[in-house]
Amino acid sequence: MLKIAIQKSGRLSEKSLELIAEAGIKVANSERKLVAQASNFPIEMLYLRDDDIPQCVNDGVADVGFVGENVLLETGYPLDIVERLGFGKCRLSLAIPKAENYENVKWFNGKKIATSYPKILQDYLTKNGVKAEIHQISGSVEISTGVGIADAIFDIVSSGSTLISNGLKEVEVALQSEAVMVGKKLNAEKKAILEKLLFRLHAVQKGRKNKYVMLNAPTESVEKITAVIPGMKSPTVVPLAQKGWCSVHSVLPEGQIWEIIDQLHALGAEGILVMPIEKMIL
Ligand code: PRT
Ligand code: ZN
Repeated sequence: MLKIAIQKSGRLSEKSLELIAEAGIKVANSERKLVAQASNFPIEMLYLRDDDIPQCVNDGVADVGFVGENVLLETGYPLDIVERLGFGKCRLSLAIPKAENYENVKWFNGKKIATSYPKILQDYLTKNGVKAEIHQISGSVEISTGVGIADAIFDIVSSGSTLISNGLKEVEVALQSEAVMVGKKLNAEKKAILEKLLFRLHAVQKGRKNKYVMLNAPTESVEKITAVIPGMKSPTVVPLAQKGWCSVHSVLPEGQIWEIIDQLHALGAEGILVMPIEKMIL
């Protein structure tokens, strides 16, 4: 049995459960109590506060955990990042009142900075040779400058709208973070289950990063078209009932789809269909 800790409720919980579900794992207990066992895979889910996940994995209460890299680094436990999960993306940044003149990080010398991430902030300041006072608070960091508690803040930023609505500007990014799977050394039985889980997660994640593309093209342009779309091995080319035309199928990376479609269009492709891929095993 492999024990997996995920956030009970919060920004990471839904995406964590979604990933487990897409790996074909059915977790019977939908009420999300503290512990729930999967009915078709040897895993047990533990639902915890995100801040507690690194310690639980470190103490062996859970074998692996899904947690923000920011939380992992702040708690400082010596865990391995087994897998980057591709969701919960954010950054930890320094922000100051927008009217301030800012040239470089030396601005923070002698200043008071409010944060819930004192360890990551201290490491960043030390690395940059800045001496500032760190004021640790547990929530609503973004209002600290407005109410006069601090000169600046160090907090999680995603869209940046919270900073803007509090009259702040982001001036330094100390860390880019996303949800990661953390773990420690496992025994052979647990390791085998984890390998099986990772095999499935990779298939889901590869599927998310790629699209299945189908198009029709005049036979004479097929050679040029297949040069633009390499595919997993090489594209599938099938003749259409209409003479002189083919259907070309391939798998393309999500990030390049529009660029490639423009090229395909220019080469005479028609009826281009782009479809999501649920799972992809190479
Ligand atoms: O209850 P529990 O302790 O489990 O949860 P929590 O309240 O401590 O954490 P939660 O659910 O808010 O966040 C969990 C994790 O999600 C964080 O540790 C990050 O790894 C990740 N994450 C991704 C974020 C954000 N994006 C984010 N935007 N965590 C917090 N925010 C906050 C940010 O602090 C800001 O105040 O959202 C606000 C809005 O951000 P903007 O820039 O989009 O306006
Ligand atoms: Zn938390």
